[in-house]
Amino acid sequence: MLERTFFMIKPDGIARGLENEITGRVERIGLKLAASREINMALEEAASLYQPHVGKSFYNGLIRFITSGPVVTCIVEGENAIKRLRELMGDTDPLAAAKGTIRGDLKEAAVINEDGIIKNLVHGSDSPENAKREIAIFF
Ligand code: IDP
Ligand code: MG
Repeated sequence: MLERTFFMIKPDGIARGLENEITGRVERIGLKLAASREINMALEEAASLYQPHVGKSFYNGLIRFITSGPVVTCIVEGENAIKRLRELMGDTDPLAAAKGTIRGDLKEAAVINEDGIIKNLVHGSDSPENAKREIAIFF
């Protein structure tokens, strides 16, 4: 099924200059960047994106992290884009992420920031419902 999903390079990826490395990997598996924009995420946008995580121990730190520097927001399009992009990203914990994945291959030596947040370079929607919801926040 042809799908659109929300993809984002997080502040740690931008700070390390990995934009082209990361978008190149997305394109190499045959997915298309239908839109791409660098922004400084507003607090309201961050709260909306991470609404499903409200109440979790890492929520406040996650909001601080995602608003700590520029991010690149994207719409990614292609056959089964949601699942294929999540597979390309790898496990949430970069130390558990497989070789060949963005999180596994490009992780830093220290994957936890000063707030206890896992720095894992990228975000991708986890379901068709969230893809629709997340795209609408930023595009
Ligand atoms: P995902 O990005 O792989 O979909 P989610 O569970 O949706 O993972 O969590 C959103 C983000 O919050 C993660 O990418 C990571 O940056 C951070 N995070 C998730 N779980 C933890 C945790 O247990 N401790 C610290 N940070 C976490
Ligand atoms: Mg998620």
